[in-house]
Amino acid sequence: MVEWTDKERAAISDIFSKLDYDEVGQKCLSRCLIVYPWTQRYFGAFGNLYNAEAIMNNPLIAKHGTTVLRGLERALNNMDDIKNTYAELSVLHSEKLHVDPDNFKLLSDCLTIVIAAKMGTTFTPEYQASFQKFLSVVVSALGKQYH
Ligand code: ZNH
Repeated sequence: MVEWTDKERAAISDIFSKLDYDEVGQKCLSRCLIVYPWTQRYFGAFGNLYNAEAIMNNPLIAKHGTTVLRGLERALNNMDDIKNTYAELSVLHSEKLHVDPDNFKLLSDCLTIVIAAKMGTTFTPEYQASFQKFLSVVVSALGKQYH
């Protein structure tokens, strides 16, 4: 089981409490689709992804960014059982959506970059370490049902 220190819990809660889900969700998902263009293959039904500007202005991408962050909130609310919390989502991504699990890491790195840019110096190295740990547990849980 993953252990969390009080400081790690406090840092992660603080980051989420300041998070604008719509803005950060849209920014991190579109960043992922732009810098790792192969991740676009899963969003064929989302309309125009023709170039960076189209991706950043695509309302379905924006909405899905919010959905992903709401999904992350479930991990925040179940810090001591992230693996089971994501069992169903992991099956969905593997068996139905066929998302390559390497992409979870790519998206989580984009999220860290967007949050770091927004929080500036308040995103201290300690915060960053706590948040990276949180995301790596999420990525591992989402990848659990792939076999
Ligand atoms: Zn995902 C979906 C979350 C990543 C792709 N997602 C989804 C959902 C959620 C999520 C919550 C919804 C579900 C239902 O409906 O039930 N994701 C998530 C998270 C993450 C993710 C948390 C991490 C962090 N995804 C991802 C990636 C990708 C994806 C990386 C690729 C690239 N998803 C997806 C898709 C879908 C989803 C495609 C479906 C959409 C629609 O709408 O159709």
